[in-house]
Amino acid sequence: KEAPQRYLITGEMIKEWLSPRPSDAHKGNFGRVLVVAGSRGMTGAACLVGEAALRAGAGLVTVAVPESLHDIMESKLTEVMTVPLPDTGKGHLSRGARQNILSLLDNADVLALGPGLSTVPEVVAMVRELLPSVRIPCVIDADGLNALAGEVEILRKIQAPVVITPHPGEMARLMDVTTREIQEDRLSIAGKAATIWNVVALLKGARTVVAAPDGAIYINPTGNPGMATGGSGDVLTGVVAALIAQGLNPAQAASAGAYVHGLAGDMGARIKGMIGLTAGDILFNLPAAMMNVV
Ligand code: NPW
Ligand code: AMP
Ligand code: MG
Repeated sequence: KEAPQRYLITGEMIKEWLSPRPSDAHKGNFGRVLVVAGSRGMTGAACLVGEAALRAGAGLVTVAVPESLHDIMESKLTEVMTVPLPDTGKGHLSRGARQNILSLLDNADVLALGPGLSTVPEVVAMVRELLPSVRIPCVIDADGLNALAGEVEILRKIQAPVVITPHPGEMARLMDVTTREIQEDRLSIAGKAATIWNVVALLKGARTVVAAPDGAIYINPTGNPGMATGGSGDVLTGVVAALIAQGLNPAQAASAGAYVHGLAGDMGARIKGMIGLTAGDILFNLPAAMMNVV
C-alpha cells in the first residue's frame, strides 16, 4: 500500500487556489454563507463566525440564531445579516428549526454549523435530523460535532462535501477515545476520520492537520499558543466556509483556512503578544493575512 501524500501548507500553494478579484466582480461571485450558531450565553461565537466569513471574502453572510437572541445579534452585527429561528424559549434552537434551516439553504452556497449552539437535547436532535437532508457543502464545528458523538455515522449520510473542524477534545468525543489518544497520533487519527467518514477532517491544535478522504494530508505551519483562547476556533469556522463559498474545494478551503487563520494569529501576536491575544485580534488581522496569500 502506498504511503499517503503529505504536504506542508504554504502561501504559494494558496496563491494558486485563490485568484485575485476580477475588476468587474460583484458580491454574487464570492458566495453566500449561512451560519447556524449561537445560543444564550454564546452569541459571541455566532458573531465571530459571521464576521470572519466576511473578512475572509465571502460575498454575503447570514447568521441564523434562536429567535430570543435575534435582536441582540441585530445590534452586534452590521455587515452580516441575521435571521431568527424557532427557539425553545430558553435561547436554544428547537427541533423545529430544522425545516427553517432547510429553506434558508436554498439561498446559500455553504453552511457553517455548530459554534455556540450548546448541547441541550433539542439541539442535538435537530442537528442529527438536519444533516442527512443538507445538499450544499457544510463546515461542522463545536456543538455541531458534539451533537454527533455516539451517532457519528450520520456524517456518511450527508449528500454534499463536508469539512469537520474538531479540536482534540471534540475529536475525542467523536471517536469515543481520550484527548491524549488523539494527540499521540494526530496524523493517522485525522487520516482515519477523513477516510472512514468521507469528510475533510481538520484536527486543530499546534500544527493543525487537514486530511482529505482521498488520503492526502496537509500540515499547517502557522499559528501560535496565543491562539489558545476562547472563540479562536469560531473564527476558523467562518474562514473555511468563506473559502468554500469562493470556490475552493473543501480540502483546499480547510488547508488555506488553517494557514490564513494561523497567520492572522501570528500577526496579532506581534502586536498584542501571546498572552493578551484574543479571538477578536485574530479577526482584526484576517484582512492582512488574506493579503499575504492573494
Ligand atoms: P482535556 O481537558 O484536555 O481532555 P470543550 P469549548 C480539549 C463555544 N464558545 N489540545 C481539552 O480537553 C464553542 O463554539 C463560545 C488538547 C479541553 O478541556 C462551543 O460551542 C464562545 N486538548 C462551546 O463554547 C467562546 C484540547 O477540549 C476541552 C485542545 C464549548 O467549546 C468560547 C474544551 O473543549 C467557545 O468557542 C487542544 N488544542 N483544545 C463565545 N464567545 O460565545 C481543546 N481541548 O469542552 O468542547 O469547550 O471548546 O470551549
Ligand atoms: P477552538 O478550541 O475551537 O477555539 O480552536 C482553537 C484554535 O486555535 C484552533 O484553530 C487551533 O489550531 C488554534 N490553536 C490553539 N492552540 C494552539 C497552539 N498552541 N498553536 C497553534 N494554534 C493553536
Ligand atoms: Mg471551538
